[in-house]
Amino acid sequence: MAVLEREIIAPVPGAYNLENYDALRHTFSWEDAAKELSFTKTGKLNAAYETIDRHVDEGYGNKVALHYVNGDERRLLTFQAVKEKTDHYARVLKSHGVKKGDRVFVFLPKTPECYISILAIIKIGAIAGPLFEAFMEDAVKDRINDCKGTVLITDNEMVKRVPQKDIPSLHTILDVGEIENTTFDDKNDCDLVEWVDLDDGMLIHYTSGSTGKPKGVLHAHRVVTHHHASGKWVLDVKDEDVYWCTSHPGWVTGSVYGLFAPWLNRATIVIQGGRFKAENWYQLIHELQVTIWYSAPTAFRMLLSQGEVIKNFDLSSLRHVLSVGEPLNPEVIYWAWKQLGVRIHDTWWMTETGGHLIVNLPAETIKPGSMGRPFPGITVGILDEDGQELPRGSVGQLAVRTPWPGLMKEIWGSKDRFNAYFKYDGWYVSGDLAYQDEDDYVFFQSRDDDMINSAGERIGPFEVESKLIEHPAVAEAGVIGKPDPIRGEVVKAFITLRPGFSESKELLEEIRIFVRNNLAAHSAPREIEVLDELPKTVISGKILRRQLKELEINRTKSS
Ligand code: 6R9
Repeated sequence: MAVLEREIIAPVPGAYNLENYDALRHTFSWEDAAKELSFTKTGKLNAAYETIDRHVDEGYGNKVALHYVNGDERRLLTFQAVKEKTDHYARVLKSHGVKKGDRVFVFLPKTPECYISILAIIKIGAIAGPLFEAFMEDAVKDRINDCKGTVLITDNEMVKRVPQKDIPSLHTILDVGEIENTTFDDKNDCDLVEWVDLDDGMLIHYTSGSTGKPKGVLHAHRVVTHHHASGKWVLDVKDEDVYWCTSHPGWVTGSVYGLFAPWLNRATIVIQGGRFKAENWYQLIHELQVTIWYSAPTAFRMLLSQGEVIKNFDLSSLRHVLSVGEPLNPEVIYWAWKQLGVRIHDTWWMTETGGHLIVNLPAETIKPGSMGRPFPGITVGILDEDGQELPRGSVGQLAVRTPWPGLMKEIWGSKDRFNAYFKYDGWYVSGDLAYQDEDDYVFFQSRDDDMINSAGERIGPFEVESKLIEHPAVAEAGVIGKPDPIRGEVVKAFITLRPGFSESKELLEEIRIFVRNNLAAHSAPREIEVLDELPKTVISGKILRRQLKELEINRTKSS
């Protein structure tokens, strides 16, 4: 691996906005970053205006804003067309009495109409609540009830999963087909945009906490500065790029880095409908000549486990690939380097943080296994139990100095849950454990509660999982600490096998020895169990270690 490691740290000359980011690290300020948006010049702020209308006003109306691909269907909309459609949706919402501050939800598949609905809501000063398309009745109900949503935009299929009678605040359900067909005699566009203050609510995303019901993370219009700056420097969007983020806007990555960040930077985006299929994804990259691709480790691992399929496609248009959401195994970075000739740039952030905080900037050195370094203007700390900063190399609570423009405004309806993030003065505490090395690179270890302690040795499940999937038989792996009377915990791995491999005692022992020999004896799983699939979060596909742990603990109890 030594040669490969040296190769992948070398950025491709001429491929990025900047060749040398050192200067940016020294000169960046959030104040300057905001100056690239129009509100700092005009004094008029609205995130939807900044995202779309501004480009039309600056003469880019004819630029392609989006390509939509779903099976055989193809559509293309310019910035002018997106603006007009957004205005139309905004007019319909206004005609139904939607006002500034109202919570309006969007429950649609990944279509242009989903993106346009979100923008229309924000344009008139209301707060947009994008819902993930796979939600069932309870998930829909709990979220809309929590912040007393009044209007929902959906379609005639998904509306079947909206239990309207259990959502008393919801007075209007709008079908996208009906919105499209609505006509107005008198179009008075002048007062469609609601100019707002930096701290006025814009977007609400629900995310799971470690306990209790999902939290409604509210972001204010000020967040666009963070979206724009990270889109420019991390996504590295340039005018000629075709940018594809594979997430649905119901997950924060799909809204911030699927919609706002690229469009604030005037990118042509790809919106792809339909289920995951390796061939279709590769075909899409080839057909639309995608240059920037943002996805998640789960998706990359799925592609990796499909093996040779990748060889049937010309993916040479890709110049920049990024990952988010869960630990990015070095194995995946090596795979991409071999198969695509590009590095995968990991990025770390959370729903609550509004945008990227730890990143691998385009032309900087990557250390496989690390999430990268703090974004310019962001200061990271690794804290002990008392909120004191730990020395480099020590594992502790990953925290970030407050404030920054993307930091959430509130957790809807719960001061306590909000305050829990700020238990140490001047810090936002993420709930992740990590360490930072001498070169500022941050290495994710686990969520605060996933760390394994076996015979006094701290073992990060991610490290073990990464090693496991380097074995040719292993497709995916979730590793937990199984309670053990002598060692406290022992390492237990749940894995899925790649096609062509079947479970046998010999194979599992071989995998165990592979980890033992390649990582460390104490990290080698004492037990390996093969599952058909691993439990994952519905929206972002993160492996649910906690659920694996519950499964294991319940078994021990009942045996
Ligand atoms: C954007 C997003 C946040 C949690 C976060 C952490 C995990 C995100 C990661 C990562 C390792 C990365 N996470 N990025 N872990 N490496 N690059 O994922 O938001 O759904 O709110 O989740 O996801 O545990 O605390 P969200």
